[in-house]
Amino acid sequence: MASGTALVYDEEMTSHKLLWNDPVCQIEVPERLLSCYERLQDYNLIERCTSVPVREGTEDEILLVHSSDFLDVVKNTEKMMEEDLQKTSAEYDAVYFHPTTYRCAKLAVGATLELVDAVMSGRTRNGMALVRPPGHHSQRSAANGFCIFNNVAIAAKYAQRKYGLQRILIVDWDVHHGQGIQYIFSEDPSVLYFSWHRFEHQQFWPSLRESDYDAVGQGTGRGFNINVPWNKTGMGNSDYVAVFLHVLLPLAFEFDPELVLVSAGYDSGIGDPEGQMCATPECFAHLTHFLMHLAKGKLCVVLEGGYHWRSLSESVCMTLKTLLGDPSPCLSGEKAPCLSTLESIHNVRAVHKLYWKCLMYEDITPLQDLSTKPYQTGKAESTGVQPLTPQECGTMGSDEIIKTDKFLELHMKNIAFPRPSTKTAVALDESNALLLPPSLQIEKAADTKEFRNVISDFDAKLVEDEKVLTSLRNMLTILDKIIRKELISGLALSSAASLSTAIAIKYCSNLKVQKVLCIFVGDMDMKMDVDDGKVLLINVSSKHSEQLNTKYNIFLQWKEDTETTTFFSAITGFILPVAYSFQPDLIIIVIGQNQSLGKNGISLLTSLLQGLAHSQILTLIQDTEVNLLQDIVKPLTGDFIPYFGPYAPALKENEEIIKNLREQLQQEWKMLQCSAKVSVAER
Ligand code: X5A
Ligand code: ZN
Repeated sequence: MASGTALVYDEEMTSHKLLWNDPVCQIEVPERLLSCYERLQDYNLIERCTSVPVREGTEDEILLVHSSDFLDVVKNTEKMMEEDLQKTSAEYDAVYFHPTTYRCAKLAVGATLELVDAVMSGRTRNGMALVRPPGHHSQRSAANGFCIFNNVAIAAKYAQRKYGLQRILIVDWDVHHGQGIQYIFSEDPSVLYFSWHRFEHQQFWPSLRESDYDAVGQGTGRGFNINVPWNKTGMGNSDYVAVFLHVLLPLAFEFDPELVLVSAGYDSGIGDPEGQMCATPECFAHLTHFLMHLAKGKLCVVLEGGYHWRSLSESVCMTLKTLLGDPSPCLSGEKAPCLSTLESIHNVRAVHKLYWKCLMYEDITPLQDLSTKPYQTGKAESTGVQPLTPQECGTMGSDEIIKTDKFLELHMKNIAFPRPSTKTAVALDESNALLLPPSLQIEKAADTKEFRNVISDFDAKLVEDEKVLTSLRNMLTILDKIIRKELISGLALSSAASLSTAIAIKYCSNLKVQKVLCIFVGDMDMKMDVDDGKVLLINVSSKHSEQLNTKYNIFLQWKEDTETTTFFSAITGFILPVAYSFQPDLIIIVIGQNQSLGKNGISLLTSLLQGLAHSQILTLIQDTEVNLLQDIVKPLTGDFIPYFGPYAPALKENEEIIKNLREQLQQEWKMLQCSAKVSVAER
């Protein structure tokens, strides 16, 4: 499997700039790129990446998306004087040309294509291109919204041609609607386009009817366009994660792309004058981490917007660190999506249930009927929401910019997490260690007073059985190092998984670990004491149980009956929402007797949970399941992205179980909410 992260950048793309006064365009400045590159240097990220040189995109490549007439228009600006440049710019909405614009736009295309080549050839696993001018508003024959050529759309066509790809996912997390990409692929089922965007019931630029959630694509492309409108500003981390968990990820896993392209605009980040949203930089680490689980990790991130330099550059660093495999900082802020977000999620799921199997059992209809709402250009009739004036929106008060600067300076210090020199370790006897990848550290079981105390406190007789004692010491050695942050994650075998789990939980509480998430897969033959709110236990078992669920003790009955895993619907629809609501400091995954998930389900679970608790995960395996050892250790080390084969829909009874659990627990764990039908009183 390919490894490494490409970084494509060239300072030449800073030569494109605005030569006259224009309040709309004045935010798209060279400093955007320069500040990103500087911040990457500060964090020593440049030297960890594979540097890929840029090149110009060729005419043929540009013509994959654009008309030759339009190409000629752009070409001609190269020789123009200021007056003609202004005239040509005025032909388009929110666009400026500079004598170097054509050259830079070609470099932006070429940089994006070089990134695609690096990833598709296997030279690197993933990567990022820092480019200007941006691309996602640009259309076949029109520049638009600071965009000249549609870098990402061209990249998708290029990847289809050159590598014969049949399914490409484009994720557009820029705060504006990439209507250019939507138009280019609206009838194409081979490209799934997802965009969220500030919309405010069509009051926000570009104020298009077709940016609403009911634009699902046309003809054979129906179902392959996903729009999530933000009808309020101020959306934060939980809103973004909720949309990923309840809309994008289920559909994307079902689509099963061969390549993921991100139109990565950071104007959806905190402090941005255009977006007016609140997502903090680490949110982009989480979004990136989610997407790394698709397409065997083949992920190309391409810069679009982002106008608050500090916010932009910190978010870019978070994205790149995640691509490089660093643990994500914990998400800050309230752990619940807002009502307006729930409305949007509800509506998108309702219009897409016709096209996607993962939504077919959902009993939802859109909250309003848009089918007769006319398509028109320009502004819709007023809904009473006042659009921001250019003064309020295009140019944020310098006070406010500085406020966010100060906030971010402190915030980034607060969320910084030390990188232990060893990532993952195991403690087991030699015969099993032989099976493991050599990158793994092998720990010798320690024998400390604390270990002895926790074991004999639990049951004095335990110290008499040599075999049990050794396996407990192995486990505690690893757990102790994780808690002391000498290790990120680790794995231990156990001759009695339930007992080991109980002792691990006890040890965590002795060492004052605040919150532990324990996911026990298989039969638990012991009752765990989890009622103090410090431990959240989810038991996944194929057996039926009469157990009554409580907030901290949850039973999830799940049976896989095929080779292909369907468990990801339980992961995105239940386990991750609960985990993101709980925000654990440490995670214990136990593979017990009669576990029913198989190696794919467990790998995916392990890998996705690494977005939480700074990736601090202890995996415990019952020794009868030792055949799974290799497959379970791989996702822990992060060198490996699990792939779980083509999509298979979950069984109806499994989907019903998730739906019931969601209903039971969504008041307690609010990230489970995905419908606006939860009454206001209940919230
Ligand atoms: C790429 C991008 C925004 C254009 C805003 C015009 N464009 N009001 O963020
Ligand atoms: Zn934007």
